[in-house]
Amino acid sequence: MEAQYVRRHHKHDPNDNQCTSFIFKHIKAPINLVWSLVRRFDQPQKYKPFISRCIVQGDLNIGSVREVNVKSGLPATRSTERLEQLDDQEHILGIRILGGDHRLKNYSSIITVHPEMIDGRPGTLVIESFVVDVPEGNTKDETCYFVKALINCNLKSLAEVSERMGMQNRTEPFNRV
Ligand code: A8S
Repeated sequence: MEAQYVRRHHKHDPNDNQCTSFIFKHIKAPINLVWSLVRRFDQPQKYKPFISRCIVQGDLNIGSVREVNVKSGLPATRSTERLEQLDDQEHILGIRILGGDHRLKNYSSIITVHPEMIDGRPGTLVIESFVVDVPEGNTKDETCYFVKALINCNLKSLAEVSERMGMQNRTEPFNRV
């Protein structure tokens, strides 16, 4: 099943000087909840732990551009990113990095979410894949390792935020009494 999702939605076409990979994350929260966080191209800071601020000019459409500010302590301060794909039926978000003061050139990523049962409850499988240039002076392995570490942090945080929101939803009716 997972291999099928990757084959269908996560097609990248890396050249010789690029690296590509994908990461899975199982989240104990329903797909609608997880997707409601993932789809907010204008509010990545809702779950991405390294982002302090995000501004999108105008309406949210395919082609919209966001200016993202990164928290201090990282090897970058800002990034300019374009929305390439937003599919609320198939749950696909695709972005592309246009610029910034970081080393990720020609970076594109695709994130998809899929329903699954976890411990008899509705859960979500998240898959994120990327392709990026290997910077001058680095190896493919180093580049992959760096990007995967950042994505792992993002997905871990996505799980925490979603699971917390899911728990609140579950207990809400009792709290109201
Ligand atoms: C994402 C994925 C990544 C973001 C990276 C890999 C980034 O925001 C950080 C550090 C960098 O050096 C590059 O979907 C950049 O957010 C945290 C500023 C782009």
